[in-house]
Amino acid sequence: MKNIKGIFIFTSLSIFLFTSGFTQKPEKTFSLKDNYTKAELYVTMRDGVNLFTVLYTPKDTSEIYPIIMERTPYSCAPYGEGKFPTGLGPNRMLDQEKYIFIVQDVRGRYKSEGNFEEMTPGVLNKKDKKLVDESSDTFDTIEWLLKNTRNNGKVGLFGISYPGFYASASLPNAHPAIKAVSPQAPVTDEFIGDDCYHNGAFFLLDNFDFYNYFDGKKDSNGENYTPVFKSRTNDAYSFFLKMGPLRNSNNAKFFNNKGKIFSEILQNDRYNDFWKSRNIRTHLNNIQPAVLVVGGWFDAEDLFGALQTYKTIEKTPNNKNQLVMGPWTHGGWSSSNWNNYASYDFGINVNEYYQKEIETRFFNYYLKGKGDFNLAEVTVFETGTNEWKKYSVWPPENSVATPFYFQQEGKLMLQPGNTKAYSEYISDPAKPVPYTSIISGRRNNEYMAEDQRFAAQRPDVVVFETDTLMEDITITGKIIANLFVSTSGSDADFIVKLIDVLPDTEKNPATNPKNLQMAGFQRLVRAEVFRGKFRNSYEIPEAFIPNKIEKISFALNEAAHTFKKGHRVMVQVQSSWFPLVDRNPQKFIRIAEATEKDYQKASIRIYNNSNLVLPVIK
Ligand code: PG9
Repeated sequence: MKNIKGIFIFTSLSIFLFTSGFTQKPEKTFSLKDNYTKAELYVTMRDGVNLFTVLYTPKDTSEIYPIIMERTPYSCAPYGEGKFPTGLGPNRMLDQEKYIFIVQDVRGRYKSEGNFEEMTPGVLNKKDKKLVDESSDTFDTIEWLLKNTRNNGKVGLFGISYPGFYASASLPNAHPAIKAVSPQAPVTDEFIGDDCYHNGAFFLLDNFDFYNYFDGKKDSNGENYTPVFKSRTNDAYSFFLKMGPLRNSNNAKFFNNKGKIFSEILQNDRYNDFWKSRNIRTHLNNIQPAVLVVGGWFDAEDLFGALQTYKTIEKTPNNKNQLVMGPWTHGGWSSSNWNNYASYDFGINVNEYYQKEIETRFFNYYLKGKGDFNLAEVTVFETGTNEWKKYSVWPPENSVATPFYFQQEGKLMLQPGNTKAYSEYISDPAKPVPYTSIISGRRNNEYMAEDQRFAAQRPDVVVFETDTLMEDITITGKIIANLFVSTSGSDADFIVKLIDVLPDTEKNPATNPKNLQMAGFQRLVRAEVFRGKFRNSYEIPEAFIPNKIEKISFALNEAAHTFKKGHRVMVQVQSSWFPLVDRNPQKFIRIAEATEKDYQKASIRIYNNSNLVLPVIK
């Protein structure tokens, strides 16, 4: 992973390289070069476009092997037939199992011909035989591979994040040779919950980073991209505050109107056909291959995508669809070790179990008929107890939607409060609430479990908290916020954070390089933002009438977490989360057009009967 301190580097690529198999250290005893033959070639699609494809074929010809393919916008590097990456498949065990591993540059990226489109819209009805999408490109590649390699006729696909989207895209009208697909943190719906927007709120930090890379200029040999602009900072908060209104992202110093995808994302600021056509969930019907969806509870990019992909495929009768959710960041499951994250110490290498007992078995069983695959329908790592749990349905049947009500004096209770009372704060776009306490140019990947005391201390964050728990509370499933709010402005964001407050007696870890202060630690469990103007529709935004009470309901994704006896459950509400999310001007306006003077302070009220509905296991 390139890690240039203080420079906005292209995390989509570097995160991919870091999290995919390609940077894992191979077993010293196993040499890919000694065991595989590499070939680079072009495969022609039905419309005549040639896609650059790399084949790694086992040298041992004593058996006939299945194919495992990854399609990627992040390159098939290293290019050159004598050059090998440090890993081939989704984990290093699978490399040693011997498969024909295929990597392909998707349409328009790196050495492939054609045009790249963000999340290529799927074509539902390909009456015109030359109409293409990612499903047809996968189909055509498989046709070619089946005819031109010595294989057993079975194909598997995998991919993390953007490549996870391409794995999902292999499923609609799947080629009959596809037997096993693992979409891992698959990008799924970029307006509602993945990457670009969450509930209509623009993910500023990531969009800058991702599209500076994706919109970059391809070098003549197709092996590298030059980013749209060079931008250096150690402090993203002040960098983006100085940038000013979102419209300045197209100033000469930044995208300068040269970011094609960035501009599309900026301008499509509601759930219109641009986003609907990119929502692959609408194509995930009648799915026949076995599917293993994998996601991370601390994935800052595509947590939504993993959960929603599983849920959508479940609608196919008699599906072979299974879900694994672990305590991972984006793609964390692909590194060789995962013993801790932020202030969590899992006490085991979570990845050893996942890679050996789940991922390797999945492909071996469906592609080679080797061993068995008795994995539960849903396998989730429960944080708090730090244990793997297995369920036959998701969410589990014994999880009961339980509202925790916001009450006076910052209390969080199981009974509703006085409906007339409220908590109030001034939200000032000139001083937005930071999403992290860490000063960094890049996204702090630990923010999803960070101590929230830095936020609780601010006057523009309201806090509600239970008494000390007399027994454990386990939540497993969907979390819903129901807010009754008003604002003196005509638009507002609402960020709701669910927090596990550790007791004042909690000890610091024996080795404490991060200097964590665990007594009273406010550990973030789940958080989400909602852009208020979409409260009635993502398609047609609506202004708030100043000071009129409105209801806003939204999901905070899902979680599997135990609040231990002696802990407390806390909820925080705030109206900015900067620069993870851009600032809401708090005036009803197309934000990409707002000028400095449109950004205004607002007085926000959170009424007492608001609540957070938690899936409590009974
Ligand atoms: N989640 C990533 C992404 C999605 C869309 C654009 C750019 C990046 C990824 O890591 O692939």
